[in-house]
Amino acid sequence: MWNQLPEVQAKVSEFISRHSAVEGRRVVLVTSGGTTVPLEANTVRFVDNFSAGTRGATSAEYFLDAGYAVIFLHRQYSLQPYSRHYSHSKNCFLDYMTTNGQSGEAKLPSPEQSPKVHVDPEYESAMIDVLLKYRKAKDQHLLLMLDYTTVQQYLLYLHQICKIMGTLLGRRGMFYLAAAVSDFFVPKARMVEHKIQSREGALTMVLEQVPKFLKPLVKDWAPSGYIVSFKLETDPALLVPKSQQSLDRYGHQLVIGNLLNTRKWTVTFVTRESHNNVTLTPAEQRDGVEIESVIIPELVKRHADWIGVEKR
Ligand code: PAZ
Repeated sequence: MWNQLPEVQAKVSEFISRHSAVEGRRVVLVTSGGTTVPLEANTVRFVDNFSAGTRGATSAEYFLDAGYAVIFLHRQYSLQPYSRHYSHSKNCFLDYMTTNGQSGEAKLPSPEQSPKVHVDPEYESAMIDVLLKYRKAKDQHLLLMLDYTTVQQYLLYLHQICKIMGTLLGRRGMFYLAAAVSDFFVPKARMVEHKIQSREGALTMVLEQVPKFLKPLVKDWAPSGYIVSFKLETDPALLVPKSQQSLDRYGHQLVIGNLLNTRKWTVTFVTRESHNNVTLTPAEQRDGVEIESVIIPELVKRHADWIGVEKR
């Protein structure tokens, strides 16, 4: 973890320097996926946090569409922008291919026929859209991918990235914290070295509280940044009060509240002044509209206002 830090710092510094030099370019840090909490130093077992990475990966694409440069700090092997359209789904990526250029290949060619690989025409037009966007992001160096696994690694990288962004970008930096970060962990000093053995029966462990990182982020690491945190709840009655509590405690700009079972089609924007729901209509849900296509343009507007306040 520590030995990868210089490489992460170098990549982030290079990325931020490049984009801070472009007039008007805004940069967003998107965090995505769930952190793990290792129970052993040689980790066989760990506690995981719920998140497939859909929110983060989808949001990153809409930020890129809006002209942002994106640092995508994600859990290793969770969903990623662009490839998410073809991974983790019920299809294997090979289901998008044919050897004869026609959909629904009926006859398997023999290797002697030297078959070629083609994209199945059924998927071609959707794939071209995704491919062009992916290539643009790559060619123009607009997307920096960094991965983490443990909560310790996540916090270490988050700290470094925020400090660099805070220093070089000021108000042009946005922080979109969608990762599901563990609230509890096992400190190194109390972690056993080897695999915990089951012969002693039931396992009792005390987990310590993970330090609250939003406070230093808002106060010290990136005090001029536009900071959006997510709040996941399962009890609807807690969503708004807990989001407001978070704003009161940490003093950032916005909390986006969501419930586990409805998070794909409804979220709540909570500020110190107000809270309002953003919900996809049943028709939009049927048509496969992604709620991030509504969330991100709204954030882009709010971020522009935030930058505008400094200029006035
Ligand atoms: O990655 P996903 O789409 O499956 O889930 C997204 C989410 C629910 C983890 C995210 O929207 C979120 O609420 N993140 C913050 C979780 C928390 O309260 O720590």
